[in-house]
Parts: sequence; structure tokens; C-alpha cells
Amino acid sequence: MAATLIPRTLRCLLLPTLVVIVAACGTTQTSPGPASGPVSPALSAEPSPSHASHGPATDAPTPMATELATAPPTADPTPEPSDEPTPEPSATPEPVACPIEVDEGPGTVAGPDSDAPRPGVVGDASIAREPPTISLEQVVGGLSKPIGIANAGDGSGRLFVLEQAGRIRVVADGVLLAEPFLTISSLVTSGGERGLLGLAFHPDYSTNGRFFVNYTDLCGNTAIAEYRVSDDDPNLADPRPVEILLQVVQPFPNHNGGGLAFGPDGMLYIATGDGGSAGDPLNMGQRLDTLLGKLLRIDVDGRESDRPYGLPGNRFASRHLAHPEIYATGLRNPWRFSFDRDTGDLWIGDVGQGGWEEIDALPYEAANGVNFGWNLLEGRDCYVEDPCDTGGYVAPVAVYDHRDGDCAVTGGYVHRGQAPALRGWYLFADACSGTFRAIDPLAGAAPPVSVVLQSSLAVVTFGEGEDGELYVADIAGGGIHRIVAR
Ligand SMILES: [Ca+2]
Repeated sequence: MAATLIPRTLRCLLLPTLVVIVAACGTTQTSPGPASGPVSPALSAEPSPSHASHGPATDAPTPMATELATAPPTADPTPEPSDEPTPEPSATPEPVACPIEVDEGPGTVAGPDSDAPRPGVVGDASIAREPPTISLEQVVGGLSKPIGIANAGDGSGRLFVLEQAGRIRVVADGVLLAEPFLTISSLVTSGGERGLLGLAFHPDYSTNGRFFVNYTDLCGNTAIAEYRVSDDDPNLADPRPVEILLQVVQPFPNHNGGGLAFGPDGMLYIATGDGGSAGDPLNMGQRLDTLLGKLLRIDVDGRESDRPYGLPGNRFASRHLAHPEIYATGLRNPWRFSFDRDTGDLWIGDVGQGGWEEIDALPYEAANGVNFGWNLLEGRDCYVEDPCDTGGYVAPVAVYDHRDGDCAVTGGYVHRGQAPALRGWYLFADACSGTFRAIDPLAGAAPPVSVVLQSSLAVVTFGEGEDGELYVADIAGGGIHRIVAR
């Protein structure tokens, strides 16, 4: 099971795919807001492999895929752990109404911005620090395809781990609880780059019990939904969704983004991919009439007349035909992003096409209305046309190429835990190679990138504990590991 999943998952993260629409529910455009129009039959919950859209050429074994296929067999993540039976939420799912395609035409193009901020979060080089070396300590194992980690910020010290197929598990005092916090597998399409992908707890979770998830729905589209904890058990959520806040139609099975986090401003940020295939054939990254290829920002404490959330003053909102949820654009697959808990700085790991993996970083206020360049740029290089004008796009703070088995960046966090050697370093990894890297945010606009560990894990996510310690999930081995200084 695991052995077949890994290459599939990772290949989908990066390998070029031919432009073949496989689409669930046959949609090619984004459409926020409630579903309308004809109801399509629900898809099977078990999708065909998302790389079914790959042409034969791109599905051929690659050095990377070969390496993964022969990677040391990690423990099978036991598809169905012993605690298996979990009462499914609302036992009979409603018939699925898939959002219909809304073609708004070419729409408005983001374009360059002459005031685009410089990359980096400080911009002044300081005294170079010796990069740390790290190691990993397994906290728990036995998870089924762990793909996300979050904390509730409620003083409990618990970690909440997303299992791709649609469960949230609780790690309390270093122990994986048998009963899931939430099970929504009946609502989730899982496999490849799809599944239950993101989780964020409301900043006032300890008093209001509200939390938010990002998953691939039965139509293959992205859903952002609100849930609440149950009334009487802090380790159990109410299985009934409060509401679905936002749906984003996905034209292809890959590049679904997935990250979800509250910013220092109390707003909910949502990372979407460019919709998939390869090379952004629908130009989602540079269009403002789509929610794809973006970092979105919404106010879950507000409400508009036509939206179940408020709009917090995103700069692009004033542009013709632009979706007002757009905070930043020009992203390819910002699978994981984070805010530095001390400084508020925004860090994005944007998965590249064939050439460059990139890390973007800005003070979060400075990221409102910026264009990170995809698909005009991949990393710092021209992508669709060469030469190209790179002015007006925010360049990455760091890039690395695909030599040495790298192929898909997993954005991390600035370490704010206890170990002095790690404090203040931005740590991230590559999902294909298992290589961990570090950046000193204080080392200027183009800080050096240092390799700090070569691991054998399939690191698909980082997560931050309430105490600032950092964890990673190994989707292949089913473990959660804490990062420690060596
Ligand atoms: Ca970029």
C-alpha cells in the first residue's frame, strides 16, 4: 500500500503532466460561493490515481521515482489502525452538488507592480551564524498517511495530525489517542495530492471551539469548512460541519495547495495551487478572476451579504473582476506556508515545475497584493518566455534545483522552540529527497541555504507545537518526528 502510494504522491507533486483534463465534475474554472446549477452525480470517493492524467512519457520512471521506489521500506502505515471504527458523521451524506463551471473569460491579469517589495523579511545582512545540524526524534508512529500537523493554541499542548483520507488524530502528552478528533472520510476524495490537507484553529479556539479544515471534496474540488469541538470532550469534535465557507473548483487533480493558517491579524489564510496539470495552462497564477494560484485571506469573524465570511481589505480587491479574497498571487503550489510566531513574517514553500523549488518570505503586511511571479517565473528564472521582464514580481528569498533527488519543497517554520542552536532559523525540507535545509532570516534578502540533515523520510509537512517546537510528518512511514538540535 505504502510502497505504491509514495511514488504516486511524490510524482504528482512535481512531475510534468500532460494537459489532459480528468476532471471530477468536469470543471475548468473557479467559482466561489455556493454551488448552483445542475447537480452532477457524486464521484467515487476513491479516485483513480491522479497521475492517470500523466502521459506515458511523463509517467516513465525517473531517477527520483526510482529512488523513491527503492527507498528503505518504511513501516506500512497500517491503513486501518486498530481503533478503526469511528462513527461516521452525518451517516448519510447528502447528494453532492458539484459547482458548475463559470467561465469569466480571460479576466484581469495581475501584472507587475512597480512597488513590489524586495524579498526577504529583514533585508539587511547581519553577522553570519553557523547553520545548525539537526536530528529527528519520533514522537508517535502508526498513523495512516499523516499529511498535516497543527496545535489548538488552547494551552493543552496537544498536536492534531491530519490523516490524508479524512481523519484528525490527537497526540496528547506524546501519546496518539485511539479515537480520532474528527472523521470526515465520507466527504473527502483522497489520494495523490488530494485529501484532508489543512487544519487551523481559531485564535480564540479555547473559548469558541471553532476550527477550519481544507479538504478535497467528492467533486475533486477544494472545500474550506468550519467545525467545532464537541460540548463535552476536548478530544472529540462535533462531526457536523458548521458550514462550508468556500469552494474552489479544481480543473486538475494535482496542485491543490492545502495550507491553512491564521495570521498575526487574526485572518484566515488559505493556500491554493494553480489548479494543476503542468506549467499552469490556464494561467491561473497571473489571473485575478480565479482563486487558484493564490494565497487567500478571509475574516471568519465577519460576514458579507453574499459570503459567509468577511473581506479584510485585500489590495487586489479593487481590481477589475478580481476576487476580493485574493491576498497574493503568482503561486504554483504553495502547499505549506507559515507565519513566524515572533515576527509575523510570512514564509511560503512554493513547489516548482521542473527546475526550481522556492521559498518566498515577506513581512506579512508587505505580502498584501504582491505577485510572486508564477508562471512568468519559476524561481528566479523566466518560465513561459525567455527572456522576460522580472521587474515588479517578488522573487523568492531562496531557491534550490532538482539535482540530488530534490523535487518538491515542503515549507516549514522559523524555529521558536527552546534549543538555542535552532532558534530563529527557518527550517524546511524536500518531500522527495528527505533533505532538510535552513535559512537564517537575518542574513539579508538572499540568504544562504544550508543543508542541515539528510533523512530518509517523506516529509510532507511541518507543524508547530504550542511551545514553538517543530515537528514533521512522514507520510510514508506514518510517524511524527520532533526536530532537535544535534
Ligand atoms: Ca515565484
